This record gives sequence, C-alpha cells and structure tokens, in this order.
Amino acid sequence: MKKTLVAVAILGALGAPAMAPANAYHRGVHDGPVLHAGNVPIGYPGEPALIDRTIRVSMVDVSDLVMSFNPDAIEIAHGETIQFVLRNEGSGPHDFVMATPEEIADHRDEMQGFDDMRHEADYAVRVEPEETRTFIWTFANEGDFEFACLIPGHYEAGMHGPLTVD
Ligand SMILES: [Cu+2]
Repeated sequence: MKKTLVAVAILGALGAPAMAPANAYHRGVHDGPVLHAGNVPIGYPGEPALIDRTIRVSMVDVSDLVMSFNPDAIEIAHGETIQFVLRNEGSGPHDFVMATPEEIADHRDEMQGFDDMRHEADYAVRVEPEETRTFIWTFANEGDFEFACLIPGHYEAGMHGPLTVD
C-alpha cells in the first residue's frame, strides 16, 4: 500500500511538466531533421564520427531504498551528439532510459511487477554490476526530458534526473 501511494505522488509531480515535451515531439515529427527509423522525441542514435562530447554516468545503489545516478542532472545543447559511458557501481542491474516525463511515467506503470522486463529500445540500456556500456545519441529536439532507471523501486529510491536540451 505504501509503495502505491509513493508511486501516485511521483506521477502527480510529473503531471505538470508533461505538456512541454509534447510540443518538442510534434516539432520533431513534423518539422525536424530527416528522422531515422526508430526515432523518438529525444533524438536518434548518433554516429561515432560526430561525437561532440562524452558524458560519464555512474549508477550507485547504497541499499534497496537509496540509489542514484551521478551526475543527477544532465544539460545538453540542441543538436549535440553525446557519447554516454555508463558504469554500474552497484550490486544489481540498472537501466538508463531517456524519454519525455510522460513516457517515463507510462513505462513505470508497465514495469510495476515485472522485475525481469527489459527495455532494449535505442534510448534504454541495461547495465549489469561492474559493467560499463557506451552508446552514442544525437539530441535532435529541444525539450525537458528525463533519465531514469525503471526497474521497480529504483525510481523511488532516487534513480532519476532531469535531462534538458536547449
Ligand atoms: Cu536501477
């Protein structure tokens, strides 16, 4: 029961900013650059030759209730191609998912009760303990996005942060 209440409270908090990225989505779909297959509002997989910057993100779990990403906020310039280097410093698997706040909320609903469900979309990566994974992403659209780990309980434990593209 307590877990349900926490989830509802967080979903409520996400409600307010949920409108802004919808505009970014429509701009990207209708007026944006030529879209690659599998493109999503936040952008598309980037080319190694076009990397502008590397961002290293570590995943930490102190306990089942205290988890985090470091850094806990990411700012990116519109059009930048980023190489992410994800390092799992924790004791269990963690996901790095980038999406609009409303997509994150939808995925969290789907994930509840499915511990083994994996998100293997272009913008979602699972990293096992002691593992490092990299991926390259081009941020084609401005907007207020979010990054998060959607394994049940991890968002509530602290694994989420704003990802701003402007
Ligand atoms: Cu996690």
